[in-house]
Amino acid sequence: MDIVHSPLHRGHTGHLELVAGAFLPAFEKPERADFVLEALRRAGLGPVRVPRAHDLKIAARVHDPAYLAFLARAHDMWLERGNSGPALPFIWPRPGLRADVPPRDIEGLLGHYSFDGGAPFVAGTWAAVRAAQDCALDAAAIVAGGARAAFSLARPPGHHAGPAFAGGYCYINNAAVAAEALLQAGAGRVAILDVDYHHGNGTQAIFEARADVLTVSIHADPRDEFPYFLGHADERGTGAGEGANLNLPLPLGTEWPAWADALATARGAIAAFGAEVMVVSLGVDTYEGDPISRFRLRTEDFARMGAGIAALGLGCVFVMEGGYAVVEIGDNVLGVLAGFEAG
Ligand code: SP5
Ligand code: ZN
Repeated sequence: MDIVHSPLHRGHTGHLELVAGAFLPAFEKPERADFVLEALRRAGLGPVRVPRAHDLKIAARVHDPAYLAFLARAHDMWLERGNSGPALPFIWPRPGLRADVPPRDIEGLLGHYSFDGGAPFVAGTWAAVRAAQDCALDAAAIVAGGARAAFSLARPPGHHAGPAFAGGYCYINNAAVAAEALLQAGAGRVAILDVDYHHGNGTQAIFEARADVLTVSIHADPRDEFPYFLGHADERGTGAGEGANLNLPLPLGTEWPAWADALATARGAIAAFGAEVMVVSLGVDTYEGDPISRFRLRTEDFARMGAGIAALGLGCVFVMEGGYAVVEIGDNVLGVLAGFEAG
């Protein structure tokens, strides 16, 4: 299958992350994409294409345009204020504080437009974010054009980014952009299947009130794991989107048999919804060796995952999300994509 990839992701680097009380080099780093690309090339999975530059029209259908303008300006505003280093939020308007008056100062704006400290801005962040949405849009166009599948191999990831917030390493929700592009290209109903270890809270927030996109997420129970404050089984969509969101939280330590049962449930929901095409938020942080996660999938399980997704018989846009075991990330992603092609 075609792989869409831009080297601009490399500029999003050099920042730290707060882990267990200490600032450590961020887990979400350029080597992740390098190892995936190398594994896919070695296996000859398909041609690697550089995306064309798109505008933000589709992104503005899933994100607040003021939020996109903030993403574009955040790092410059940080420097103009006299700060240096990564722009990182440190205060958030939790209930009891006012969220209705946007701050003018960048230090306040960072908190206004984020839900955690996991999405800092460095000089190359915006170019990487733009290129990631371009990869997702080109991958969607390839599938809309009749291909069975395409893979957007980009970073930063997207599934934690909501209508007007960054967080969890995410800025623009690339999977949501791909789904919106498929709708614009003529699909009536699109399903997003999120197999990342973490709940896709941003994707859920974007589509929860919409009937045209089914969102399904298989993830660690949010009582035990990030993002903690969304992703429970009783969240089924709101208003016109009632019934078009499905969360399948699983316990810490989950291994393939229980994960496969959840995938079967997800398949049933996607088929019942009548999806014409799908987007997979492809995180491989369910891997047993992942440094920040607590599921126990093994490398050979990822090919089973790909075959299980292929069993739906739908065109599929794969969009890269998490996965932090850098040495094994390539084989794990390759497993899903090759398993899909063989399935
Ligand atoms: C796209 C994606 O996978 N984002 C995940 C963001 C998770 N950020 C919080 C990580 C908390 C890690 N705690 C790790 C303890 C390791 N000893
Ligand atoms: Zn994740």
